[in-house]
Amino acid sequence: MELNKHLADQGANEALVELFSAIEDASKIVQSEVSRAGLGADIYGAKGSENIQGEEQQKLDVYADECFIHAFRGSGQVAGLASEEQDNALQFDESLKGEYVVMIDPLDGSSNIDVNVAIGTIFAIYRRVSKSGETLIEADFLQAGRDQVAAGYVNYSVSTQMVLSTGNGTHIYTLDPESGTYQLISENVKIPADGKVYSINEVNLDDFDDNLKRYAQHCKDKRKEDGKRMYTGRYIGSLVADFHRNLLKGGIYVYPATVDSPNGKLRLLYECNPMSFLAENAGGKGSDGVQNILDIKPTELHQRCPFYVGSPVMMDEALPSI
Ligand code: AHM
Ligand code: MG
Repeated sequence: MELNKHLADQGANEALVELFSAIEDASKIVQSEVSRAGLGADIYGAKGSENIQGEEQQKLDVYADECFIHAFRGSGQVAGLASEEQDNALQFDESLKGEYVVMIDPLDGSSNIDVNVAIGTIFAIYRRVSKSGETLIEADFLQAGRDQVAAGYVNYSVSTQMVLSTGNGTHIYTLDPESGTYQLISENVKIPADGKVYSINEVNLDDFDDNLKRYAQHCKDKRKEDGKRMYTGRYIGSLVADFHRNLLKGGIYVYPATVDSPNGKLRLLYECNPMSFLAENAGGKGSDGVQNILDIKPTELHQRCPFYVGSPVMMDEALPSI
């Protein structure tokens, strides 16, 4: 079943279905560009600029950002957008009547672009709180994750897949290169309760708090009844790819506060919130180590937070006090 038909079956209104058409269109352009990387096209490498967070922008980061902005602006359904690659929130004057605002990381896993490893687009969709036709306000963008209307990601990998939720389960669609349509392949995916995979950048081990050090050791020590190890370590360095594998196999992904990133590295609005929404809709959990990610009231557009997400049993073992 095609994505737009499935969305409508799930009760999405026409405006939301159209908004998703914009995501489909932009993701197909990005996918096509990603697939040509290395073919002599000048796609790899740094753009020579930095985003507001002081991170070097890659050419594909900027290309993907432009594609999605163009698609959302043209859809008429989106009044404004906040992007990892934009200093400030954008307002689309031509679609001020749009009912939605979008938060987006247009190309996540930038460090993996040049080495042909999976990368992704992550997005969160909210209904605006300001009145239709009026100028957007800060509160439109600083909504708690719990208020997401929909969230998802596109995983540009062996195949291109979109994973999304409109609050009614988490579903997976594969881009059929022949028809150019996303086809439903898994409805209502459930993350295994106790997973197999522990995903964390262990170079930061010395920076972990005592509880996380304990949990990291626990993952190494825990054995099944037959004496074999319970867990295995897998860390790609693209949140989309690490999350996607853990969603299917069961697992936990952690990016804690570190010396280099004292508030964690990942951004609440367009990385942690959408992933937590997808996890919850698949029976998993997301936390900053203190509270449910979806309950955090954001104070800044590019706010960072420590991030734990994954299978419920592993999350409970990692964070026994919450
Ligand atoms: P990005 O949005 O600049 O690509 O950064 C986010 C990425 C995540 O996809 C990934 O999980 C993490 O950064 C990897 O960071 P590190 O290399 O510090 O482990
Ligand atoms: Mg990112």
